[in-house]
Amino acid sequence: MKLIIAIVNHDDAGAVTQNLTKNGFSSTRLSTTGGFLLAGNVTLLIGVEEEKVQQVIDLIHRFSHSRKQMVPALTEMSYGFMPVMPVEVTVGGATVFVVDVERFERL
Ligand code: 2BA
Repeated sequence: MKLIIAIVNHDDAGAVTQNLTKNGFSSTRLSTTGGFLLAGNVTLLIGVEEEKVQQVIDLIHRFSHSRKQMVPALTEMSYGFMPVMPVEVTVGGATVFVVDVERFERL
């Protein structure tokens, strides 16, 4: 068994989880915050048999969209930080980790 950890945009999380459920996959949704933008995102935990991992990744991919976001930038001057032109970053579709599960029990 594998555990898929998928970080998705908050706006895509509903469509991703609905379509996982529709296709018979259980998921747990955690509210998380990205370390760089400090914006809310959603982390999904999905336990799945190894042969179904690609199917889950394909579903996540289909319903996760990449977005461009402007980030306020600061530059350090001798007297402190000064705002400069905001920079554009591309966020997502989804960031996915697949890890081995040593043991899985439903008690
Ligand atoms: P954030 O950390 O808020 O990052 C949002 C976006 O900002 C990233 O999109 C990337 O385009 C950019 N970014 C992140 N760190 C950067 C840096 N040091 N310099 C320049 N730009 C940077 P994504 O790569 O699509 O990541 C979306 C979210 O997925 C991240 O939100 C974070 O919550 C998670 N994530 C991404 N890579 C990760 C990793 N290696 N480990 C854990 N979480 C990760």
